[in-house]
Amino acid sequence: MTSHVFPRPFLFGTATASYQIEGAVAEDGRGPSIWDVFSHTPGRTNNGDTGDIACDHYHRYQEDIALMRDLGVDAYRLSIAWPRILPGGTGAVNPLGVAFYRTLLEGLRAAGIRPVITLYHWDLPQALQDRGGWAERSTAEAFAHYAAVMATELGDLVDTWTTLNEPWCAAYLGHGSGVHAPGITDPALSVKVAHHLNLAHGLAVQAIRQVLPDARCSVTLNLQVARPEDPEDPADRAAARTVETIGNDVFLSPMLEGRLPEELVAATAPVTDWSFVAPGDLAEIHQPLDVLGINYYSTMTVRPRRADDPDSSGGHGQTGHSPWPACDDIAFLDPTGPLTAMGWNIEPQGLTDLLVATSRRFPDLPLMVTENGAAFEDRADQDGHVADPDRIDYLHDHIAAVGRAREAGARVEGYFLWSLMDNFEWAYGYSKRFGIVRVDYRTLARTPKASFDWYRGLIATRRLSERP
Ligand code: PNW
Repeated sequence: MTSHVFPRPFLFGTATASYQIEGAVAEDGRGPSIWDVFSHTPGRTNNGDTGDIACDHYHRYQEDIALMRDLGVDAYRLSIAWPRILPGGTGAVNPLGVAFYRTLLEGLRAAGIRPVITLYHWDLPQALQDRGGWAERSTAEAFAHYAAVMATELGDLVDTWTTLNEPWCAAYLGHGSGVHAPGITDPALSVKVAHHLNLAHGLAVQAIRQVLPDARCSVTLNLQVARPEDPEDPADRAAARTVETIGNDVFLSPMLEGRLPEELVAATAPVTDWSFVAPGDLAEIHQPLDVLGINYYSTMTVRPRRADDPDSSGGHGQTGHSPWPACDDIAFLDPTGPLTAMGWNIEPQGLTDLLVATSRRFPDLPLMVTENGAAFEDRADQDGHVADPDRIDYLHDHIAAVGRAREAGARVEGYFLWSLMDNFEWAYGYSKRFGIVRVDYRTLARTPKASFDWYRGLIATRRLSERP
C-alpha cells in the first residue's frame, strides 16, 4: 500500500477568518465592515444570519488556542479585521484592536503555533465602501497603509503575511453575482475591482517590506480547475481555458509575471477595455513572493453554451447573475458524482493536478494549500459529539492528493484545513458546517468531532496511507 510522508518543515495547520468566527462586532472600537451591513440587509444571507456573535472567538480565543495545542498543529492561518485596526478604514489606529491581535498572536506563539496572517478576508471597513470601495483605486492605497500599520505593530509575532484571501470571490462574488458583500451585480466593475485588488496586493507587499525587509509575503488565491466536458473536443477545451484565464490569470499574471495577458484582454473584451490600468500599475503589482497560498475545494466542468441550454450562472448564482464576467457563452454544467453539503463535487485529483501545474508554471515559488475541507450534514449526539466519516474521507483523500503532487515534484510546503471550527459560512450563514470542532450556536460550546481526532493522529505521525 502506498503511503505519503510529510516531514517537517512541512506545516500542518487549520484556518479561519475574522468575520466568520470573532463576533463582538461593536466592541472595543471596531467599526462596521461591508459584511455587517450586507448580513443585516434582509434577504442577503440564509435565515438572516449575521456575524454579530459568530463563534464568539473574540472572547473565547484562549479556549480555541488550547484546542489547537491539543490538535498539535504547526501553524494557524487567521485573518485580521481591518475595521478593528482602522475603524474608519484610514485615519486613527484603534489601540484596542491592535491589542486584541497582539494578545492572540502571543498566545499562539506561547503554544508553539506559527501565525500565518491574512490581512484581508473580505471585511472591508464600511467607511471605505461609502467612498466607493474596491471600485476606487484609493481603496488599494488605504489597504497599503493598513498593511504598514500591521507590519509596525505586529511584525515581531507574524510568521507569514498574506495580503488577500481569494480576490476571485471579493471581485466576482462581491461585484458580479452579488452573493457576497457589497452585493453589486456589474460584470464590468467586477473586473476593475479585480485590478484594484491586484494593486492593493502589490502596494501592501511593498509597504510591509518597507517596515520589515525580510517579511515572508504571500497571497491566497482560489485557483479554478475547469474540466472540458469532452476532453477531445477543442471547443470544450477552449471554454475551459477561457474560464481559467478569467478566473486565474487575472491574478496570477499581474502578480507573478507583471503582465496582463492578451488572452485575458480578449476574453473580457465584451465587458471591459481595461482602461482603468494606469501606467506603472503592473510593476507595482508584480512583487516577489515567498510563497503562494492556494485554496481548493472542487472542480468544475464546462463547454460552450448551446441554444437549448437552461440559464446557467456559473454554479454560484442565487441572484440570477453569473460571477463570471464575459462568460455568457459558456455553460457551467451541474456537478455529477459525490457532492458535499455545498453541492460541490469531490475530486481530489483536481488538487494534485492544480498543484503540479502551478509548480511547473512557477518553479521557484513554494506553494501552500491554505484552505481545503468540506461541509457535510453533521449530526451531533446529546453530548455534541459528531461522527463525520464523510469529512474524514474527504480530508484523507485530499491530503493524499497533496502527497501525490509532492511526489510528482510540486513544491508544496503546507496544508491548512478549513476549518478549525464551524463558523459563519457567508451567504449560507450557519447552515453549512466546515469545522473539525462542532460549535453549538446556542451555548457556543466547542466539541471536537471525530475528524479532529483523525487529524491529530495524522499530524502526530505525518504519514498517510492511500486507501485500498
Ligand atoms: C472560501 N465559490 O470561500 C473562503 O476563503 C472561506 O472563507 C470559506 O468559508 C470557504 O471557502 C468555504 O466556502 C469560498 O462560490 C466561497 O466558489 C465561495 C466560493 C469559493 C470559496
